Amino acid sequence: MAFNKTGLENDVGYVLLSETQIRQRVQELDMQITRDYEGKNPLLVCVLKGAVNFYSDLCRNIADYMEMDFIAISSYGNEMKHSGIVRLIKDIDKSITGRHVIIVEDIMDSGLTLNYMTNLLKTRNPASLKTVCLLDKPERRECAITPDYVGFVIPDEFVVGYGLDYAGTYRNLPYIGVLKPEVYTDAE
Ligand code: PRP
Ligand code: 7HP
Repeated sequence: MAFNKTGLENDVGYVLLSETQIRQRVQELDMQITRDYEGKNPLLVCVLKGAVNFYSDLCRNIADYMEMDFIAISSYGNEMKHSGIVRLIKDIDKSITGRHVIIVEDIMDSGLTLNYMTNLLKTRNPASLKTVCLLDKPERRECAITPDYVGFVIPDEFVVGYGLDYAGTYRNLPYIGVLKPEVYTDAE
């Protein structure tokens, strides 16, 4: 059966960030990170699954030595609200003691996921630990944490696409959009 991308896109109320806007901003972040980490061979840690598209584009354009690793975190709660409980599903494989580490996230909302991860990785004594988030929703913050590099500050809207999901779907949209309210109200 053919994949119905039109149906998928019909669920999107409006595009918040286009492919072009995302591409340009990721390139700017890459230039900044390449400059800041010159000669440091940083380890970039992708937070599965939402960050995969951002991570892939970001790593592709870093013009210096770097290494990759992956971590998976599960947060309980429904799609719209973090429960405050975070659990480690898959740890990184590499030792980070003495390494320069950058955690790569798609979005910071309550901040609880990134807070958990930075606290966890700090105990392993990296040389430095920074965070890069494509999207930041500061209005939703529930703990005192700010990403070191931010792609876009966005309003308090539930967004999907470019890796971000609603109930596991919409990650494959190439842009970041806001769903029509009926998509999630009908699903409740
Ligand atoms: C999303 C997102 C962040 C987290 C941000 O992950 O990818 O990791 O929520 O929310 P917070 O700032 O309120 O903690 P999710 O748990 O939905 O998993 P996913 O990456 O697999 O979609
Ligand atoms: C998590 C998350 N996932 C998708 N879209 C959003 O707006 C989100 N905020 N926190």
